[in-house]
Amino acid sequence: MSNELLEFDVIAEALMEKASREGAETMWDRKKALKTQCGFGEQGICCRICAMGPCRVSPNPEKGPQRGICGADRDTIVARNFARMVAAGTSAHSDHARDIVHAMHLSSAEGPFKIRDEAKLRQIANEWGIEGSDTKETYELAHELAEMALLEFGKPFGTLKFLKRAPKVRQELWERENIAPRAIDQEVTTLLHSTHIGCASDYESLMRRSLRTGLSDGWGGSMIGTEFSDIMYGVPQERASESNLGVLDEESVNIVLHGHDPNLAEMVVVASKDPEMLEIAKANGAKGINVVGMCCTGNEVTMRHGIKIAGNFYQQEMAVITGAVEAVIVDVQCIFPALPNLVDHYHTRFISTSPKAKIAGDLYIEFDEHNPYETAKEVVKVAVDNYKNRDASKIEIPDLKQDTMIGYSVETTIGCLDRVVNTQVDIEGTVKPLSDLIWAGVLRGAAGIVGCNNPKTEHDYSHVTVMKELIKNDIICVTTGCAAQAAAKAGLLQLEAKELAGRGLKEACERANIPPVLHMGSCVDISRILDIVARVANERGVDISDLPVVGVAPEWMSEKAVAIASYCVGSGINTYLGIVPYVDGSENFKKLMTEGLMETTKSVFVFEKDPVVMADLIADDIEEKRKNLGI
Ligand code: SF4
Ligand code: MSK
Repeated sequence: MSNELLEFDVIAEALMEKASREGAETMWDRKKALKTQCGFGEQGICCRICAMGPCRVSPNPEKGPQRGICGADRDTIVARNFARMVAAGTSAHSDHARDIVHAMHLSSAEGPFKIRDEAKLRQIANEWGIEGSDTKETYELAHELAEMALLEFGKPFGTLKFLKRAPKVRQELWERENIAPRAIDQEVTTLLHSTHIGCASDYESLMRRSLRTGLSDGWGGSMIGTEFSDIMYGVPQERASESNLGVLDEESVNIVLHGHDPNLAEMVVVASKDPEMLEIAKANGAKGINVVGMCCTGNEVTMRHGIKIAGNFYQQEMAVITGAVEAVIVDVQCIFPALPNLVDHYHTRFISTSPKAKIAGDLYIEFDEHNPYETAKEVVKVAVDNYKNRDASKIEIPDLKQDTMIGYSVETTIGCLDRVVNTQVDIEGTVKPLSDLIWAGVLRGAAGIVGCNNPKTEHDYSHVTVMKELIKNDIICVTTGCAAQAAAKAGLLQLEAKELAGRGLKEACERANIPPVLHMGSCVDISRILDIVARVANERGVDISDLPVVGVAPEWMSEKAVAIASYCVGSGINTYLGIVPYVDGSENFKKLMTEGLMETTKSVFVFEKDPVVMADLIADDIEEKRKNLGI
């Protein structure tokens, strides 16, 4: 069964049965064992910020205590818990970005870290006002730009450089509302300070500070992560790939790259082609080395090399259960601590590589940024050596994969949409063709659909349902992270998926030769969505909040998603969440999120669990925006 437009991913059931036969445990077993999850935690009204606690307050004034020992009420406790999620999410994206910038600082003509996109290096250097950006020697300029970027994390004065990409009116709003983000580390630190016992208790102030920190992620850490990865590893171009666990190859050494950071993954891709490694693989009886991607490391390497996508967040265990994976190599974020136990049931080696994500029970091979290629070879060697330990009786690779188009960076998307109005592809073009399509009503609007899987909902179902409903209504979707992989597996990233689109979107897809859902990359690449939206707003002379665009996270689970939602709302984009964050315990805070923020940021959070209802709400939202624009 391959290359059909699937209604839904059917792999999990078969592999879960296999796991249970083989005594291996999965996330669903653990969820079941937890029974009912904590109602206080779910509503965000449990506080353990200081050692007088933990304090659980009651959601009902008639039925229990309304204040913790220090006097914090439900509004304060909920707002502080929310703020801490934003701070943690921002720290994760931004620290990832810092590693990319460090790698750029180590880059040289001799490599292995090299500058692959010199034009983008010079463009960003120009944008940031470096003198001689057009003439300086490449690596001299790269090092100067990297130092400037490192200051974005800790500079003592001023706001972030990329804020200038936003429309003037949005920049003024940020200044007026006192939410223009300063140095990234400062925003994270100061928000954590605000949530310390005895600091901020005003929930509105905590929300404002959360927005500012979130904005330091979107227009800071994430944007730096994306742009500097492009400079180092190349701007993604449209290309074909394949997705789902059927990309594992029974006759090859299978290496799963999982996590988020492209620094190691890029080197592993090169090392997997090293003749020495290939020779060992063949000597061990394998046909070759098959590197596949999982979660956002997977998105990074598929966007730039067409590396096949094994799956998204919920499939990290499924991949191991196939019995056909020689090594899972991880860097940071979204890695189950359960994996080392799971691999004990198979021959798979679980290799962690980052001191920031040392995982109990792993085989730890630390990524050495001064000798990155040596580390990559070492981990690949573990995998190829392991091929001979396979247990043939345990191998069961689902016969399921989809053709997938990927690589829609801002530059590539602009180039493709230029084809709708121009005969020649112009990768240096502008967003005018895109905004013309929206203004003419051929496309009603755009939705950025992002985020994880969450066992609170049937995996991939909400992602795929929302996307299908929206494209039917001529709303073009751009997607990142595990949502993008859900779309890939469901066939929505194939050119043929245009048949599921409304008339306008279908025609645009035909003329531009693109799918109706565009894969824009990993979680940090949501900054690409900010970038393109800002360009359209600038081109039309309006604010981002005026545009018929929305942010959507149907199945999110990570703190990073809370930071993302906060920067989307802070940027003027109504943001739809299919999982309600832990805020139900405070009507005031929830009302602020879903209504009150309209006054501050001109956009709000919307909570809706049903993906069909959510899609209807989004379509109405987009039509309302069009009416207000008079288009
Ligand atoms: Fe309890 Fe207040 Fe301490 Fe939180 S900060 S644990 S509410 S005493
Ligand atoms: S990997 S943050 S599960 S999208 Fe970026 Fe997927 Fe969510 Fe991690």
